Amino acid sequence: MSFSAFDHASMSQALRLAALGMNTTRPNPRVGCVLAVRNEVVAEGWHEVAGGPHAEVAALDKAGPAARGSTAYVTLEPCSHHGRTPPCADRLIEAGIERVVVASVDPNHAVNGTGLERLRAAGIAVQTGLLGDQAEALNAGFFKRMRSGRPWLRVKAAISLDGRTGLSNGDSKWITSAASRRDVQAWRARSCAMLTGLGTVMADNPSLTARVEDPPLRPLRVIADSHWRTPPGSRVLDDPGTALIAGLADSAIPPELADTGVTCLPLPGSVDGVDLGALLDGLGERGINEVQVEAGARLCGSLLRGGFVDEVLVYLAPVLLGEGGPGPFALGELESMAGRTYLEVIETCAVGPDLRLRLTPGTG
Ligand code: AOF
Ligand code: ZN
Repeated sequence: MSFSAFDHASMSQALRLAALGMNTTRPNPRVGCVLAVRNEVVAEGWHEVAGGPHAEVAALDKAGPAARGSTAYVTLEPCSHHGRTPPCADRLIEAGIERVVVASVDPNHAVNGTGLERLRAAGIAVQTGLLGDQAEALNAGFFKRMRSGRPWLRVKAAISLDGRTGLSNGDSKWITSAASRRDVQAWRARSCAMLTGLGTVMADNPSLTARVEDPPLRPLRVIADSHWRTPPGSRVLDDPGTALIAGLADSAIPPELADTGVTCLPLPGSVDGVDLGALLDGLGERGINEVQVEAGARLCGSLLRGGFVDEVLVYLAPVLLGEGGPGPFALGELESMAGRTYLEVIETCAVGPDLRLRLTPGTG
C-alpha cells in the first residue's frame, strides 16, 4: 500500500498536533488529526484532555461542512466505543469523509480494529501503518499498559563522569547543570506518575512535582515504602490526593500516616521489599501510562534486575566525584565480565554542559 508525499506530510503534522497533548491527555493517548480535501488542509485537531473531544471530533467541529469528501489523517485508529465520549468512527461517517489514513491501530481492547471495520463497512477507504512507529513511540506508555496492564517505566539518573550519583555522605546537589534539571522537569510533566523509595524521601525530601511554566496535571507521586515509614510531614505528602504509598500488606499502617489522606496500597512482598510487579500492576489499574523513576541505587537496581525498566534517561555531567559514592543501579559485585548488563543507546544529545543519553535495556 503506497502513500503520497502529501500523505506523509499530513501524518507528520497530525503527529505534531498529537504531541501538543503531551502533558494533558492522560490516561488517554496523545492523538492528532488533519482533514484535507484534494491535498488542501481544511482543519486540524488534537485530543487535549480526557473527557474532552477526541482529535477527530475537534477537527470535524472546526471543519463543519467543509469536511465532506475529505481524507482524515489520524495518528490512532478512530474509536468505535462509547467511552467518556461517543465513537469517532460514527462522526467521521456522518461527516461524509471519503478516506481515512491511520498511523497505528488502537491497542485498547474496546477498539482494536473495530473502528477500522466500522469505517470500511460504511464504504470509507481505510489505510493503516503510515508513520506507525512514531505514533506508537509517542504513546509508548498507553500502548504498554493496554497490552500488558503495566506502565512504561523510565528511570532517570544524574551521574558524574565517574559514574556516581552523589557522595558517600549523601550530598548530591548538584551534579548536573540547571539546564539538565530543567529538562528533567519536562520529562516529569509528561509522566502520569513519579516513583521513588523511602530512602530518597528521607535523604532528599523531594516534592516530585513537575515544575514547568504551564502547570500540567500533577503526576501521582508513588513511594515504595515497605513498612510505611514515610514521615507525614514529607514534601511528597504536601498534596496527599496525588500521592500513593506502596507498602507490605503484612506490615501495619501507622494511623498518623493514614490520617494524611494519602492512598495506601498494601502489596505482597518479601524482606527485599514490595513485589515490584504487583506495584506496577496496581499502577496500571489506576490508568498510569508512563512512570518516571527518580530513586536510589537499590530500587533502581531491583527494577532493572527484575526486567521492569523500559527506558533509562541519563544526564552525564563532566565532573568527577571521587570514590565512595553510589552509582545509579545497585547490581551487586560482579565476579566476571560475563555478568555485565548491556544497555542500548537510542539517543544522545547535549543539554547545557551535560550529555543526555536515552537507553533501553538490551541483550548485548
Ligand atoms: C480516538 N481519538 O483522540 C483518542 C482516542 O473515554 P474516552 O471517550 O475519552 O475514550 C478513551 C479511549 O479512546 C482511549 O482509551 C483510546 O482507546 C481512545 N482514544 N481515540 O479515536 C482520540 N484520544
Ligand atoms: Zn475517538
